[in-house]
Amino acid sequence: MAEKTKYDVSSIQALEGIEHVRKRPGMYVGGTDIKALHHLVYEVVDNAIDEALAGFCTRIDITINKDSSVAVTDNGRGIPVGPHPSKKDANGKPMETVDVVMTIIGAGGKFGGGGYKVSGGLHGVGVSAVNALSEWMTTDIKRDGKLWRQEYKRGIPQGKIRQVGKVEKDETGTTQTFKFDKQIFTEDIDYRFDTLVQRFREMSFVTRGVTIRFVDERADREMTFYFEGGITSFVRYLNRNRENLHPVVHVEKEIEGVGIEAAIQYTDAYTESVYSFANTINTIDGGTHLTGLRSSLTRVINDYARKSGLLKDADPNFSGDDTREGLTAIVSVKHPGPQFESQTKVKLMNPEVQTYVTQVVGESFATFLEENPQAAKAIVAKCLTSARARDAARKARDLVIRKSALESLTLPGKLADCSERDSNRTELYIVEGDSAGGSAKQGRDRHFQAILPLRGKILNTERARLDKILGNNEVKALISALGTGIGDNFDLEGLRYGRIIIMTDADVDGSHIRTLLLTFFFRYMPQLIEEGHLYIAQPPLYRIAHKNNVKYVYSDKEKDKLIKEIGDKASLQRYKGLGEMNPDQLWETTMNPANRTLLLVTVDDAAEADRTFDMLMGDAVDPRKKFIQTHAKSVRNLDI
Ligand code: 0RA
Repeated sequence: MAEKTKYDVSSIQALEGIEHVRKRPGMYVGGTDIKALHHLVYEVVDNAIDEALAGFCTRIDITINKDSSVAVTDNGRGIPVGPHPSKKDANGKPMETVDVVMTIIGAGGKFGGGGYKVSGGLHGVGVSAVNALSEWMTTDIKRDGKLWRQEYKRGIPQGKIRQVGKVEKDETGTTQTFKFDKQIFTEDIDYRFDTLVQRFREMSFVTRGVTIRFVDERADREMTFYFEGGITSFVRYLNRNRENLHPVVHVEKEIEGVGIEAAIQYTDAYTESVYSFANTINTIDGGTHLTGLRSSLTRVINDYARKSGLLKDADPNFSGDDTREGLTAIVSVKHPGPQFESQTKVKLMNPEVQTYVTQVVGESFATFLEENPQAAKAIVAKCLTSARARDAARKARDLVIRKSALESLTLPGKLADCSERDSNRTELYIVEGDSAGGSAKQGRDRHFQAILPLRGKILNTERARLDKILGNNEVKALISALGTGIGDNFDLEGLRYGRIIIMTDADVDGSHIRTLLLTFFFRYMPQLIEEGHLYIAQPPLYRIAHKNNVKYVYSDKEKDKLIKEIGDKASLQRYKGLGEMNPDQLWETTMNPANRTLLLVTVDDAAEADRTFDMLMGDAVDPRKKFIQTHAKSVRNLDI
């Protein structure tokens, strides 16, 4: 079937490109870890999103197959079939268009002008990089009543594009299917449904009117996203657990070829939830569009409050922080030439964008306040409360800090400290409940391991302010045991333990407490995470005994494998909680540095916990239930 391919000038260029991508995947997809793996999917989906943004595509179907190959189907125009208008080979013969798109690094999806290309992936390397990093990739194209197929192995075309069937005359679109190459992605990794879902949800919010269906054949799960209201729906979604102060304010305008869109709503919450997007990419590090949005809101609110007399002459202006409590907003820009800070930092740098966003948001939000005095009053009142609370919190915190400076020698009563004083060698286990705490105290090596049992759930940090949090007994014990102080007064020098290890049960309550603790650390002691001091213990799920042999296993997969090896003579015990293990077992399996596994917590993990937390701890009960129900399957896998 596959005729022998002669490599011409452009194909040599393509070959060198492919080799380079495979040699240096870091330069193209940011590495070979799970993040990079997800990047492959995003890159391919971005091409379909481009078709949607250009107005030619309304549906995108993404499927993870059982073998972890991924298929992305769009109903766009389909990649053109036939000779490419400019890329020619040494004999002057044009290359096939599909091969240009799929093999020439940096060729991108579109060419020949006319396209409103605003997505095209963060690094702009396009689908050819994905092709190069795939064991195999297949491109199916529906166009002109025909179904075409071209196949690649590790980026190299397998023959020439061929017709494999017929379709309806008006049926068009592209399906890209690829299997990531295990020669490149050598770690034992696979796609995470939740991470991908999050991204696709965001994409569908910022690409109004497109339906994104995501199917995971590995676990028989699927989700479909369609948001008529675009980012307005996004804001409503984010605020679904909160009381809002007014309807969503939405603005959309194009200035100098740059699309600017924002949606804004204040709620009774204390936190800020603002997200920024550039060409549908979530710019997690913000940038000029975010700065523009924030500064214009602060300015407009101050102007309004002064003009309407709600802010008196003697009052100082609201600070940026004052105007951001309870703010939920999305700013989304579509720019033909986006500049990002670097390959890995997702931060928009185009300076003109700040001017445009400030102008567009400023105008429309000022008009909104003028025309809706009730809403305006509620927003200003909220800012006043925030300003006063911030002041009160500062005073309360100073008081607590002064007091705790006096009390700093008094360690919490329930802390079982270790004898070692060098924090490079010490560990603090934060343990859920008194009974597990008891086992841990008996099982530990008291020379370097300290135990702090926490009773029940620590305070709900989402809804409570810093001054209240500092007053909570469980949190107080935690802070004084760590010795670092908190917030602006945090000082890593004071840290009494080099490793802080969260040890909770492998059940729903345990994961709840873990989420609470991660959120607390994320919000109030981020340096602890950044410097790599925070860990999660991994207690075993099963104890498997056979004759005189005892083995502990940490996952269901591992258990199944071992049971298969031993046969059914093995006796199996499932640990429902840490409390079921005796002190020796706890030491052997979870605390002894020679045997245990610890998970290092990264800022990404903590940020994810922070988001989950928002959902788990909102005032409304319904969404909480829904979350647990929709995730019941995965939760069950975790605890049974
Ligand atoms: C080049 C030109 C045209 C469309 C595309 C590429 C295209 C690429 C991808 C990748 C995934 N889905 C896609 N859909 C379209 C324009 C074709 C025309 O003018 O008809």
